[in-house]
Amino acid sequence: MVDGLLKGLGVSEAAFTNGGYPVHTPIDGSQVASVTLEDKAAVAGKIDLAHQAFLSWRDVPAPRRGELVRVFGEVLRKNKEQLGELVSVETGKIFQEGLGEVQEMIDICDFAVGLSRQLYGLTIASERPGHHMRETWQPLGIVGVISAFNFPAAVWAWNTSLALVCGNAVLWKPSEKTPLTALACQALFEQALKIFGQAPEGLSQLIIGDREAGEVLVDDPRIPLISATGSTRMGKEVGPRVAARFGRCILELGGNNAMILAPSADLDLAVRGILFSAVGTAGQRCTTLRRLIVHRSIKDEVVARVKAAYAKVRIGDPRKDNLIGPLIDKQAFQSMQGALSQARDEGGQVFGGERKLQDQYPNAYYVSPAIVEMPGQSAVVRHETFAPILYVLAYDDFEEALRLNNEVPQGLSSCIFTLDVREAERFQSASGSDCGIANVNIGTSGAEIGGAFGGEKETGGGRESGSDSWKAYMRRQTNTINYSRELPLAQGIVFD
Ligand code: UN1
Repeated sequence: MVDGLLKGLGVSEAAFTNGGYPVHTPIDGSQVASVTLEDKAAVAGKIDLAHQAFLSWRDVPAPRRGELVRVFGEVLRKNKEQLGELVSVETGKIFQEGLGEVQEMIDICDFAVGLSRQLYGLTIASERPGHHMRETWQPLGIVGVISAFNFPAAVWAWNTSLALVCGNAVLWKPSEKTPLTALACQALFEQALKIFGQAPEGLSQLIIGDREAGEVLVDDPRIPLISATGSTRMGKEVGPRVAARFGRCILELGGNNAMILAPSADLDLAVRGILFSAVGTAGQRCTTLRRLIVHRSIKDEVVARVKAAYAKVRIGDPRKDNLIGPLIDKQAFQSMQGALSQARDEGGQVFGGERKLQDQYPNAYYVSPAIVEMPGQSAVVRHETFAPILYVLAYDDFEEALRLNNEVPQGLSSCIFTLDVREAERFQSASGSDCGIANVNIGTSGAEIGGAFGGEKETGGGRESGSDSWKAYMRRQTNTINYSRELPLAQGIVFD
């Protein structure tokens, strides 16, 4: 299922056959390849090489570094269809979303190329005569990227394109569930390196490994920045370990994203927004809509419309004309079923959420998306289950809706559908949504790369991708320059 794709993308056959670690596709659960997991010594060797690469890359002018990223974007454009299909086969997301993921990579490359001529610092007024101050941004070192299965390519690209223009080297440990997409990304990056010429060896390397390999990255003081995407549980381990050696983290962890649906809302728009956000990627985006906080006066109508839309959604092979592919694996299915049964225990009324296509695919886990009407924001609702479950909560007044939006441990994405400007503005105000993303009349998922991406509380506080996220990938330096013939001290101190 993947051999032709991988070869077409430039991956050598040896890299995906003969290894000891099997790779399965969630489409039918069959084994499609095998890879070799790298041990600790191999990872340590890659860190050495990356460090050497950094020492020369940091002195390459930033616009020239941008040229490498520009070429990589071109290579991605040429390979969009094939890489998109591979993403679809390996993660189970539908082909359209696989293409979207590659487009997201292309977009961030374009963004980073522009950025390579705009790593702007500041000039600062000095309090001393004959002095001036400035703030400059310098390359940081090796950036360790740990990524999750659900965005097996784009999240790496967000980090790598920025890290490279900022003058850093990159070491990438993808999820063990998606090593093939990673091999393909690496092969495409190597094509770009050949066209670019003259980049140091080991500038951006891939580590196919398990938890141990990740731990080597997390603990090595030569890696000043770890950018980790995954569960809150993973972040709770990684964050303190990196902090213990005074490294820094960009954490992009769990979300529990809500939509407030107000009585004035354009319901046609809202139902479409709910469908894409709650059901897209089979509920396996960190931005997936998980909670619908709907005004009691329109709740029954909305639930009926969403149920009708859910009933029509096509479930099946993600490469064909379907809207929902399989869950990533059996464990994901079990955790979904566990959450649904807990929801029932907590007073929820469950619609959907059954296993589908079991006869055709006994080893794959297709499900119908679930809508669960809950009496309140109970424990199961406050927990992120990485599956297509939409909890519905009713509200009576707007303050209560805002409170519900914020009263969960996570703080990634949120949105409101309303035509009332007061509600919309309040939602995005200091006392509104407490999330990193707060949208109006748009769902919670599917953010553009131009904005900073990430969230608060248990989401980890990191920001990746657009806006000034690049600053996290650089070392900030404050410079004071004396061009006078005196040596005045700051704060007026006399020291004679
Ligand atoms: C993720 O699920 O980890 O906003 C990233 C979105 C995508 C990125 C999701 N652009 O849904």
